[in-house]
Amino acid sequence: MKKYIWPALLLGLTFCQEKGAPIASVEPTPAPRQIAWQELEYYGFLHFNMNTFSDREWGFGDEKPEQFNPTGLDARQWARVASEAGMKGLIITAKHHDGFVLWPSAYTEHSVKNSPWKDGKGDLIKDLSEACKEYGLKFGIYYSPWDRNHPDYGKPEYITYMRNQLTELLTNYGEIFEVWFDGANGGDGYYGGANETRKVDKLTYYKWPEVYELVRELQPNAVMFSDGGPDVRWVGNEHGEAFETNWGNLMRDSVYAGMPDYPQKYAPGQENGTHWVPAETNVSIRPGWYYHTYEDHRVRSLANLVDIYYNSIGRNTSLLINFPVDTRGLIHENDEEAILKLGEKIKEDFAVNLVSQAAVSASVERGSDYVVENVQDGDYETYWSLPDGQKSGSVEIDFGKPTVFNRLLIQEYVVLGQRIKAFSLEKEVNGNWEKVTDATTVGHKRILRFPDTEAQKIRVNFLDSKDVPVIAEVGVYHAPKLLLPPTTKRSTSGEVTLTAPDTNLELYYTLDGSNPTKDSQAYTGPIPVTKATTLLASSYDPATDKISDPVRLDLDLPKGTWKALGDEDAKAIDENTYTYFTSKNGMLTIDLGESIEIQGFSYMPMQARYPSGIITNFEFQVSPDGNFWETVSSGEFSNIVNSPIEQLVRFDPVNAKFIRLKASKTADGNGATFGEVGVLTN
Ligand code: FUL
Repeated sequence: MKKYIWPALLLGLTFCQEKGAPIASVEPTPAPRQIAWQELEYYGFLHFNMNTFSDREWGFGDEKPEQFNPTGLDARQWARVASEAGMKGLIITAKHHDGFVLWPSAYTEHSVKNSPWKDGKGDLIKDLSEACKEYGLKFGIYYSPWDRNHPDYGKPEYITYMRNQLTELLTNYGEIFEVWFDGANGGDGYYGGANETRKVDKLTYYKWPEVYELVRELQPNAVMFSDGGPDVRWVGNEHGEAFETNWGNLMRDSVYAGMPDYPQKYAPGQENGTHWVPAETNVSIRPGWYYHTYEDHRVRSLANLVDIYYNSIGRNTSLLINFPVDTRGLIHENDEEAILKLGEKIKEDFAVNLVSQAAVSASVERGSDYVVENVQDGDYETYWSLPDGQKSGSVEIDFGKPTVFNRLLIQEYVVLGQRIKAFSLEKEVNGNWEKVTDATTVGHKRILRFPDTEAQKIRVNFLDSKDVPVIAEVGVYHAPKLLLPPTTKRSTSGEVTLTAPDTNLELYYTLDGSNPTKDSQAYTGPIPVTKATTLLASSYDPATDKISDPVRLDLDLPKGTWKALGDEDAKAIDENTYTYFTSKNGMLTIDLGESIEIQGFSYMPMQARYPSGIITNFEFQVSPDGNFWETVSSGEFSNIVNSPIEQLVRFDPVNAKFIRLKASKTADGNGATFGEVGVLTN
């Protein structure tokens, strides 16, 4: 929206400068395919392949096609979930490290064509490409260069195989928006029965320049992802967090997929990087990339997903969230619920841009093509800029009345190169400017979160830039609070600490089993709990007078005075479910310090990513002196492998000074592990 177009045109007849001279690019700049890709911002990953059925993260390559047997596969369900969640595309593991392929490739027997799925007549790449079309999603391919099944892996012949397969994938399934090359390689594998370790030189073996040429020829609009690009780079971790300072520029020629010092050295990009290779954040919605029933209770919380959104899209990267499709061939209902909630929350956070109706003014404008109103018109193609040579300047926003806000969004017009090195947000208080927050890089999109702030006038200062700043959009929002229950942590001495899920929230709790209200006990610091107690706690937003659902903790005796045999054993009574004790003799013995009447015990299995030694059958004993033992309960923890949650076992009251939990059987036959053990006194 250019309000001054007519006066500018008239003036332009006499003063040519009035329009503002075109802005010279700051190199490197994005290619058109990268510009189209960055607009997508948010898309989904699908890990579904042989590992889904072998219950692994990395298959060895010796699996049989018969194992691939989904019972209710529906690629349209995947596309529906992604589109309802606000995603713009889907990328699927066409071939993972184990070598099994999801389409009937002419170059291997290790594929769906020899599986029971659709009697060997299925082509999942085709099904998904069609589902994506139906739901208006872009379609992308993950292809693992490392292949633990192929007999020729490590030899030149394999490179021909890889090129043949890529040709099939990039020719037969319509437009592909992204080709995802994975840098992982663990060496060992089946390799057609050789069962050996094969090391390749990741830099030279795959003949990357030729692979890139092939992809360009077959899909000129597709971007290629790998650690170092060539078009899109890895963010450097798998937990969904980009560096705060994040450049689209990269010293690309120094980087190759799978290089060891990539995550620290190259993942943030480089201010003086030679090529445009922006980052993509890839993260799974569960701990694993592939589906495991035992992770059904470990789907990321809304609070965590919201953090991931702000720490990826809000830090100048795109976001690729993975669904580990289950053995039915569906996105699990828990994952669907979680991703839809994220979609709703993000919509809610950015519902109203307070800048769009505000009066904006700038320290200076380059000319009528670059007026400051361009930052509030919602059009990425129009931008505000400064006269040549000026690397700092500010945009003032007057809301017309005191207004509360807690988000700042800025977009640089990176088509002309990324420039901003430092910026800040200030508010006017009694005629003075006070800092609200500040940060470094902007790039395609930068979003800052901060506590609720009220002001009528604010100012965004672009403090330092590689050349004149070129700002496409500025947004200010008042995101509603994330009204989730507080998170909790208990110390070994029994104190419970509550943490609010968002700023500006109050916390209330009860100890009598009733639901908290704003008239309940206000949380001001750790709550001492020394006996069996039910604690319920909620978050309360005074701005909206709304209270969250409560979190409920059924607490029992503190463990601080208990003694386990050694440091390792003590990990089972440290109130931390992520540490665990592995027992050589299958038992854990605890000295409670004094004789106590107990009515049961609790067992939390280990919660690490790859659990082992989970107790499935137990015996529980008590003793007055540590010598004479009596068994008070024995039995089975049903379904504990698939659902490794806390187990509670009750029995008739008995006095004990010592307790002992013995594994009579573990799920995998390995030494019994203990995440956390407690007693029940009530
Ligand atoms: C990694 C792989 O090893 C994982 O299995 C997964 O595919 C992830 C997206 O990339 O490098």
